[in-house]
Order: sequence, then C-alpha cells, then structure tokens
Amino acid sequence: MADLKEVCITDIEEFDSVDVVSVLVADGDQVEKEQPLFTIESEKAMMDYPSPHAGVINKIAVKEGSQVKEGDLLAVIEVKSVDTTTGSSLEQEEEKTSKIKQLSLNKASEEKKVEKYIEKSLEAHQSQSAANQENTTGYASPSVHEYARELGVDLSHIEGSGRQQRITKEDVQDYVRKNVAAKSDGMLAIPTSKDVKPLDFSSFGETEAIELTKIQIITAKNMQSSWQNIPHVTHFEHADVTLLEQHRQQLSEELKSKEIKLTPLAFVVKALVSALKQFPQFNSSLDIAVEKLILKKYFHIGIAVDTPHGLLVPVLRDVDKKTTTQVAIELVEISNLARERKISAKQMTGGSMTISSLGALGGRAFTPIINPPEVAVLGVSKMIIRDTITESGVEQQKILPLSLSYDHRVINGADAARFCTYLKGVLEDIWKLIL
Ligand code: CAO
Repeated sequence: MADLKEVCITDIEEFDSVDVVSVLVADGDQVEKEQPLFTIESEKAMMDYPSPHAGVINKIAVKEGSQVKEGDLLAVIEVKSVDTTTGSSLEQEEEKTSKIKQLSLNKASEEKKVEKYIEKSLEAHQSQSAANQENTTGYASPSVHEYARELGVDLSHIEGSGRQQRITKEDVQDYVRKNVAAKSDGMLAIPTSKDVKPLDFSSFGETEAIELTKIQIITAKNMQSSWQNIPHVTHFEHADVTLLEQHRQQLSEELKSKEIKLTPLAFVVKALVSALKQFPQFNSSLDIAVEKLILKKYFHIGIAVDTPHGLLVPVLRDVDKKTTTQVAIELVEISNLARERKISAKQMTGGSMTISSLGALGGRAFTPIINPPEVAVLGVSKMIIRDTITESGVEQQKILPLSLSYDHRVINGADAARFCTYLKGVLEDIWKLIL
C-alpha cells in the first residue's frame, strides 16, 4: 500500500517568505528520509530542505526561483506504508519519531538556538573566508559543500553559474571534468630542478656550467610537456623531387637578380597547405575539456628556426593566399627576425601546423615533436641522391625524406599514410604545386 504525503515548508523563523533556489529532485525520484529535496534561501542563509519521508516523489509543487511562505506545499511523496512484521504503518512510526524529535527539539530550543546560531555564523564565516581567499563571489548550499568535500574539491576555485553566482552541483562536476581533462591533456607535472638531484660531474673530471637562455628553458619545458602528454607516432615518407628541383633551379636563376633565395622549403610549405586543405583534421586542435576537435579554416604554417639563443617557431600567415616566391621571401624575413630576436610572441602563435627542416644540415630522418596545440608536425631531412635503373639507363633521382609526427588521439595511422601519400604526390607533380 502507498500513501501520499504532503511536504510543506515549516520553521522559516522570522521571515515572511524564503526562496527556493534549487530543486534537487524530480518527479519519480526515489528519495531517502533526510535527503535534501530543495535548497532554500532566506535573507540570512542558504540551507537544504530535507525530506521528512522515504518514498517516491509524486509531485514537485515549486520551481527554482519560487517564493514560499510558512506552510506552503513543496512536494508530494508517495510513501510505502505497511510493515508486515508488526502490522503497524511505517509512516506512523516515522511520524511518531518525528513528533518525539520535535518535542525534544522544543524542550531544548534555547540550547539549539544557540547551537544553530554558532553553526550558521561558522558557515557564514567559512564561505566568507573562502570567498576572500580566492576572490570568488560564488557560494553554495550545504549539499553542494558536501558533494565537493566527497570529491575533494575546493569550492573557492569554482565560479558559480547559479542565481547570484551560486555554485551548483553541475559547476562542481564541470570543474572536476575540466581538471581531469587538463591533467590528462597537457598539465602533467613536469619535474623541476627541485625534483632532480644534481650530479656532481666534477668528480669525474673538469666541467663548466653554462646558463640556459630563457628561450632554451621555455623550449625544454614545452618539449617535455608535448612529449609526455601527446601520444606521438611518426610516419616516414620519401618524395621524388627530381622534377621539382629542376623547376626550382630554373626559378632560382630568374630570382637571383631580385636577390630572392628560393629553397626547397618554400615548395614544401605550399605542398603542406595543399595537403591540409585535403585533410582538415591535420589543421586542428584538440579541446579535450569540451570534448571537441577545433578545425581551423586558416592556413598558417609555423617554421622551426635554429637561432643562437635557441629554437623559435615564427608563423607564416595565410600561406594559401601567397605564391611560392612570396613564401620564399617571407621565410627569409621571419627567420632573420627570429635570429635577431626581433620576433614578437604574437608572430609565433596561431599555427595550423609546423615544419622543422634539417634539410640544409643532414640526417636521413628524425622524429619531430609536435608544437601544441597543433596536432602534427612535418620534419624535412636532407635530399638523397638515388641511382635508379630505367629503360634509358641509370638515372639520378632526388629524394626528399619526410617525417610526419602526429597526435594519435586525433589522427590514426591510416589518416597519416593518406596524408603523406597525398603530400608526396603534390611534391612529385609540380603542376599540382603550381596550380
Ligand atoms: N635538402 C638539401 N638541401 C636543402 C634542403 C634539403 N631538404 N633544404 C634546404 N637545403 C639547402 C638550401 O637549398 C640552401 O642551399 P644553398 O645554400 O645552396 O642555397 C641551404 O640548404 C641552406 O638553406 P637554409 O637553411 O638557409 O634555408 P631553408 O629555407 O632550407 O631553411 C630555416 C630555413 C629557417 C628552416 C633553417 O635555416 C633552419 O633554421 N633550420 C633548422 C630548423 C631546426 O632547428 N629544426 C629542428 C627543430 S627541433 O630541434
């Protein structure tokens, strides 16, 4: 058997009315006795309104923002009432218990009032000091406090999204979600000098300690963070750039008079943009906090530049709107600015993808490290001259080694293979590159 029990608001002290700031349950919810049903706010304090019965919510009679007066109906609860062992009704027992409780409460009212006053003052003091400590304007109901305590969350770090910046349960969940995401997405603690015990190398022989530049320190931290937090995979490819090189030599001769230096890199930059247009997920950033992949509709390419002060990555803007010659000119300009330390922080942000070219220096292949928040980086190594036997005899091919490191959370191996095959195709067919 079930019985419908009305839950009416009582004991609102000296106030004419109080506000219902949140409804914590919904129709059909199973509730326990003493479980908070509503958060009620008076001019003095905010508190949870507990359920006087265990049962199922039959009806919620108020909405968030409702004002209620002493005795107003808040909800109706369906209560199971038969106790088969004693034959007595469970809610009769409950009522009896609550009446006894009420009586004893009345008897000790003076004592309780003092206790309550102290409790409320302490609560007010606690939320005030938390607010002062972190300069937060939000506050929360006791049930949200309890919930945050269970999760080990400091409410002073959360900005409330509720009425009058009140912190809701959803705010706490959101905070936890974001923090977990941040921890797994790029915020892992990086060992500092304090964590690592310095070795006394002088016990092995003569040494010299050289101060790291600021750029080197920042680069070291960024590299470590990227390597630790992004699952890197590197895909290697060879592009036959024999025709492209012939074209470049010709063009270089023509541009010499204008003092324009045209290196293979300018063509790689243009070919990369062509591949990014074809495979948009390579021109993206992963926002794990909101579980979204942000696709970029612009084509800005970062170029790793080796400078005497350390590695810098200036960004070439809107490469899709520029010719190869314009790219070649800008490549020289930005690398000079970087080497002369005249590059601004703004000029080093907003890249779609970065190219790290060791082509002038040597090496067969390498694993470049992704420049977050980008999701891939292209490494270029020194061209190899390869003898190939054809129908007309032995021909020399110029082979450009490419190394694509990608974030395996965003890009899978098949995507990388398709991307590199396309890129190779563009570099091998100069018409695709020119047009
Ligand atoms: N294969 C063969 N030769 C190549 C080549 C390649 N892949 N790439 C460039 N070259 C040649 C150029 O044609 C040029 O030849 P000439 O002197 O005969 O004209 C020569 O190498 C020097 O080129 P460059 O280095 O001046 O110009 P670039 O456009 O190739 O590169 C830049 C510009 C800024 C990327 C480069 O100077 C640089 O700093 N590279 C280092 C990047 C780096 O450190 N990456 C690692 C990052 S992780 O630690």
